[in-house]
Amino acid sequence: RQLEFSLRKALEKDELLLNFQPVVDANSEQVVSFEALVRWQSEDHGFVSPGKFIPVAEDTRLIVPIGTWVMQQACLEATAWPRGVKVNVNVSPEQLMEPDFADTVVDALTRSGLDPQRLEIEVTESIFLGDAEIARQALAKVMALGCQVALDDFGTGYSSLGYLRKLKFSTIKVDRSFVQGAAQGSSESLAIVRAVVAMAKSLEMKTTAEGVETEDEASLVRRMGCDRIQGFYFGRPMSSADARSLFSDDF
Ligand code: G
Ligand code: G
Ligand code: MN
Ligand code: NA
Repeated sequence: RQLEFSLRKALEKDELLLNFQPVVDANSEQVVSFEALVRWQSEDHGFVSPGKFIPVAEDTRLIVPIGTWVMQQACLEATAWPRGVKVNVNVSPEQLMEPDFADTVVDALTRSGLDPQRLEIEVTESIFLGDAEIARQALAKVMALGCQVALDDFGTGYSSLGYLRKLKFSTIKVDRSFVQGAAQGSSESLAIVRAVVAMAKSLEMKTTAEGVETEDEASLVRRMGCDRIQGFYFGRPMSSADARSLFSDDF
C-alpha cells in the first residue's frame, strides 16, 4: 500500500508530531493531564488522520517504532509542565505485547527525567483479546515502575470485567458514545455511565468522561460523579507550544 510505504519513512523524515488534549478536574476545571495524540503531516499524502494511519501502523507493526517515539516525545514534553500535570499516552496491543515494552517505558522515563507517577498509559479492552496473561504481565511491570494505567474507550469493546479484579487500573475512561448518549437523554447510556462510575468508585479507580463538547454535557457528567473531563468543550488537541502556554500566560 502507498500509505504503508510513506509511513515507513515518516519517522526518519520527521513527519510525525504530537498534539496534546487537556483533561480537567471535573470540579475545579483545572488541567490535571494532557493526552498525547499523534499527527502525521505526510509529504506524499498531506495530513493523514490517526483514525486512518494508526490501523495501518498496527497491521504492519510500524506502531512499535512509532509508539516508542511517541512515548519518548510525550515524556519529554511533560517535563515542561507543572509537576502536578500528567501525560497520557495511548499504547496499542501490538506495542504492549512486545517483550521489551516495559524497557521502552523505562528508557523514555530515564531519558526525559520524568517522574513515573506522571505517566499514565492508555490501553483499550482489546489488549485482552489476544494473550491476556502477557498483556496483564506487561501492565503489571509498568505499574511496578510507578506508572498509572487507564482503560480507554471503556464499554465499547470486549468487556474485561475480570481484569478489573486482577489489575489496578488508575482510571476508567468512559467512551464518548455513552457521554453523548446520556446527554441526549438515552436512558440506556445514562444507566451505563451511572453503573461505570459506581463500579469505578468501589474499585477505587477514577473516571474520565470523554468527548464532552458542551456545557450541558460537562455539568451532567460532573453531577453523575465523573472525576475528570476531556473533550472539545475544555480544549481540542493542541500543539505542544499551545499546551505549554496554558501555564505561562495570564495570572
Ligand atoms: O486524535 P484522534 O481522536 O483523531 O485519534 C484517533 C485514534 O487514534 C484514537 O483512537 C486514539 O486513541 C488513536 N491514537 C492517537 N494517538 C495515538 C498514539 O500515539 N498511539 C496509539 N497507539 N494510538 C493513538
Ligand atoms: O480513542 P481515544 O479516546 O484515545 O481517542 C481520542 C480521540 O478523541 C482523539 O482523536 C480526539 O481528537 C477525539 N476527541 C477528543 N475530544 C473529543 C470531543 O469532544 N468530541 C469528539 N467528537 N472527539 C473528541
Ligand atoms: Mn485515549
Ligand atoms: Na477513548
